[in-house]
Amino acid sequence: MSQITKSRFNHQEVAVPTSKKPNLVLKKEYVRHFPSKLCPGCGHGIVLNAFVRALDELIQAGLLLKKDVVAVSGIGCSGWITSPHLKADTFHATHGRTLAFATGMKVTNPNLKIFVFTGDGDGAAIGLNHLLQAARRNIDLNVILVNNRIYGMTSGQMAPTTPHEAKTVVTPLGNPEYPFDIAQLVAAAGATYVARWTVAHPLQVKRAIIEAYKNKGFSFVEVLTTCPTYYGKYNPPRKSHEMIQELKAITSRNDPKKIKIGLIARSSREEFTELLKQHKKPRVSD
Ligand SMILES: Cc1ncc(C[n+]2csc(CCOP(=O)(O)OP(=O)(O)O)c2C)c(N)n1
Ligand code: SF4
Ligand SMILES: [Mg+2]
Repeated sequence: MSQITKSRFNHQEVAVPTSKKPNLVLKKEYVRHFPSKLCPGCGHGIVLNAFVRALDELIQAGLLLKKDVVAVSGIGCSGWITSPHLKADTFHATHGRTLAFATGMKVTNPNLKIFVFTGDGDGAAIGLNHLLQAARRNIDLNVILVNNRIYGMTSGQMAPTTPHEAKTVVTPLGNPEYPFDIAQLVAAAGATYVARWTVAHPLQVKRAIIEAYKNKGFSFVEVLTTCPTYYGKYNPPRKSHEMIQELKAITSRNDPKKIKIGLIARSSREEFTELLKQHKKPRVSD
């Protein structure tokens, strides 16, 4: 079975085969480190699965070479999604600096196909400035922000994405603050492809990653996910499958009272490394 999509290179319709490979085959081809460091039931594993399937479909369609893939991730459990798991070139950046390192890599070698994995703490707190500046530049990076609404790795502190009244280790009476809508923020900063899904929608996450890759410019996919160990410890439901059901219940494509999922923004303008190439050329009058 295949779906018809547009190539990012020549804008012609090409067929992208939908992967029917069993998990074990994909694991052998793309996943290097098992058993995983992630807690049992952590939603980050679903994101890894969707990403690997997106990579495989792009590679099978001839739109991507594995040797060109670089996965950059930050500090946080979200950083483990690709480092150490992905069997490709990976770079584990310092906390909050994923976009700074990825920007440097892309400017130095625009042929690299860079996928950035950042957490809500890594990307929306300490690294927010880098994220917004990269979106403003419309640099051709594919960012997957994995939003479990908490700092997982450091035992469950509140993040700028923690819902109002949610309990965390530092807000035992409930969070007095209101969260960012990080996808809307990145869209407002100038990203040319922005989508939001959840780990209750793994096929849509995979498709969004493929769309993000095909967009020549800054692409951002927010994935709402689960941290049963810390978010679940303080906020019922506590079991991972119940948390996934909850993500389905609190999100909607068209109900304005729920968190919006689906395409958030799509536009078109000159990509940053292309702009840089033009700026290097001497002008006729020089
Ligand atoms: C400069 C710096 N400040 C703080 C930390 C501690 N730290 C490590 S991970 C983390 C938060 C991670 O949260 P998030 O990005 O949401 O990832 P998650 O673990 O939830 O997937 C923090 C504050 C650090 N490693 N470096
Ligand atoms: S602490 Fe939370 S985010 Fe980190 S691996 Fe465990 S369940 Fe996942
Ligand atoms: Mg987090």
